Amino acid sequence: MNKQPIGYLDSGVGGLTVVKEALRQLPHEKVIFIGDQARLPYGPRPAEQVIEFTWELTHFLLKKNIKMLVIACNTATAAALSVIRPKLNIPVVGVILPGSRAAIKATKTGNVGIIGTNGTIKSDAYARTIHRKNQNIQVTSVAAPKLVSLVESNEYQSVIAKKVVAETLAPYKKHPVDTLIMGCTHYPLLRPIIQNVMGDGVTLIDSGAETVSEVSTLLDYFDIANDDQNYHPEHEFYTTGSAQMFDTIAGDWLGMSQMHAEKIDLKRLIPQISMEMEQ
Ligand code: I24
Ligand code: DGL
Repeated sequence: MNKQPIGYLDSGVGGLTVVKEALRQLPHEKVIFIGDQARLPYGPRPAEQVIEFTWELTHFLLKKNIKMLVIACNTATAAALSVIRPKLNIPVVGVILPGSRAAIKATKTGNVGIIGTNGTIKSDAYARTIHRKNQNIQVTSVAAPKLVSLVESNEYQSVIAKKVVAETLAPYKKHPVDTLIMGCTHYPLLRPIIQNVMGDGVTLIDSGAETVSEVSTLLDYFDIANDDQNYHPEHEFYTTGSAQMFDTIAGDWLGMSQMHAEKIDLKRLIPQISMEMEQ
């Protein structure tokens, strides 16, 4: 019975789509989440910078004695997973391999689509991951940064949303797919609209939900799961931005009225800056 927490990091609040799955699938595993609200979005940032920021969030979580690290952000996974994983002595899980695996399993035509931020699509991480497993699959990647803005401007249920989603996904009319990976934390909120635009014949893959299934498998593989059914963990949430805004969004999304995130000063996150301040 290992009661150490599992650490989840994200560029902001989108990673809470992964956390929601974690709370549903693994209710007896303690969650520690940190979102880098102050520096979001990661999507348009150069990979080098995303790696640097992801390291900072990782160090914060390591100090919390986590037993596993989940990079709950597609852009951060694309840029930083391969750099961070070999340096840690705990299992590190990203969101890209689980989503890719589910797509390989689901496709019948061998035509798979992937949508994500500019950073994720530019890295080609999904296509490379899929082709490492199966070279016969045709991958059509489309950058969909506007869908992130739709969610963040609270317009994901609006009439505009339908129009923007249809425009963004237009390339799939020319290159039909039977499976589409939602390769960004925000897209599950647009799921009904994406499904409507793509048609009922297309299977949508939620990378975050697949990732939590993988976390569950790995907990058992490494024999570090907590199966004590009487353990009702008190999850911890941290943000580099406004705790009040985090509480509003996270409380609503996770259905937790008593959400009290703690604001982490970037100075605490970045050792170099605090050293300069002390001098
Ligand atoms: N959803 C996300 N990010 C936001 C948002 C949102 N604002 C409204 N909603 N803002 O991500 C990010 C930028 N902000 C953060 C706060 O500080 C200033 C900058 C998706 C979250 C998915 C769990 C829409 C919204 C909401 C409540 C629940 C869900 C949701 F208001 F999508
Ligand atoms: N969390 C990011 C992702 O999944 C989306 C938001 C951002 O660009 O920071 O790619």
